[in-house]
Amino acid sequence: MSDRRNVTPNDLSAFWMPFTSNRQFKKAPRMFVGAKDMHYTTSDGRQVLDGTAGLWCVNAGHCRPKIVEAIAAQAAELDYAPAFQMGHPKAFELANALVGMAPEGLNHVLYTNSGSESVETALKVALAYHRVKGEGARTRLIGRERGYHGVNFGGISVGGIVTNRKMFGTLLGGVDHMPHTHTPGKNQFTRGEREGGGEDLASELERIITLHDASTIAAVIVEPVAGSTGVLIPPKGYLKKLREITKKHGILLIFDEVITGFGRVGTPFAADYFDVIPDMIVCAKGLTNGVIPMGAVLVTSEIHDAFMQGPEHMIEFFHGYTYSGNPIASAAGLATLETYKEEGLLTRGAEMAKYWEDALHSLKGLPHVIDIRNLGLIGAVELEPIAGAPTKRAFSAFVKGFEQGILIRTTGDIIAMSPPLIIEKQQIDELIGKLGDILKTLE
Ligand code: PXG
Repeated sequence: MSDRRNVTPNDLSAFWMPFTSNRQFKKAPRMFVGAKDMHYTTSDGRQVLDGTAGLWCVNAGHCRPKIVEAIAAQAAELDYAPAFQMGHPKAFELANALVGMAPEGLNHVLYTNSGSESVETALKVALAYHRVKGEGARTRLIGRERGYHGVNFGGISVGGIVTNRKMFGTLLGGVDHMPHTHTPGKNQFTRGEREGGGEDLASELERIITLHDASTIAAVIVEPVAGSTGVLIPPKGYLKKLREITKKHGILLIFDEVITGFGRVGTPFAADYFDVIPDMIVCAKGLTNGVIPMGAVLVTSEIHDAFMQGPEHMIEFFHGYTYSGNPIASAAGLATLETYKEEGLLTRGAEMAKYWEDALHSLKGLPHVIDIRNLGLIGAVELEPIAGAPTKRAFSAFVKGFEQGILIRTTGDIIAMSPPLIIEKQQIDELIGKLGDILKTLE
């Protein structure tokens, strides 16, 4: 193995790294110093094939010229414009472009700087919407077990990951959770969506509504496909049924498409794939190809128009960020959407999905592999945990992957992959081939 001492030019102790085992990392740092298209370059000069699009965000691949140039040009032309009571053209152009690619009816855009902020924004829109409509008793929010909606207080409250919640007090009140859609021990090695059980699972929402009464519930938020907790693909019919139930009861349905948006499942949004139109779409990551922090919330005209009342000099919604629609982020977003369009990337996942699926499922039968799941260009390989040491086996696969030239992600003992949408077949072979070799060497 190559010498990696040269990656510590300074003391690493000051940076308290996010969602990282800091002590382990700082003993044996893994550093990237460059990237191009499908590859990262490590500080010791090796190429690493990006099997995760960074953190599910670099959908067009790395350092794409159009995006790089747009950012540089915008920084030189208009670096910052006040976000409140002032505007600049690119924020409007990007909103129009987003609405143009979004499912029918999602006609307005609020900007944020991350997925977490997009979630908070959507939840606040939901509460305020019911209030401006005279239904201020609708304050409850319904999330789902094993849901991930970022790390801010609203998001961890509706989210369903115990480690992300238990340290942080009582969280938001008035939140309830639907059961997750995973069936461990059943339906293993299903390709894509599984048949059966979708409607029954979604009907759990009816129970929650009966318990609290619909008149107290503002919104239901779900990831169409849960990403962070290990690629949990809903059974057929599940999301359609959620839509039916929420509509019937006047409850807003929010899709958190921070991961599934921008071509990840082979369509522009997962809403397109599942043919279900929610009242709001939360997005981030792929919006700017991960290059500049930016998120957005797409809302229907019905929601937007409900706020547009009262004297015209009054602010209609008391919410926003210093960097909402930041010029450089907007320029990056526009160049990203153009790159997706020019290269057909928002639907390329559909073309590659079968090859990806076959490659992933070729790992069935290798040591420790207890399940494989996939949809579009998302895949997960679940490993049997080491008795008494959960997460260790998958984490060592991740470390070995980095050493052997592939970047994968792990959550618990699940290996998750979501390559840039520009991936070629022989790169899929390389990624899955190397992963297979690693699986054979794990403890
Ligand atoms: N919602 C969803 C569905 C997400 O996946 C967020 C909100 C929060 O986005 P920000 O931009 O605030 O991080 C996310 C983020 C992983 C991984 O490996 C997933 C995320 C972030 C980092 C790592 O699963 N998802």
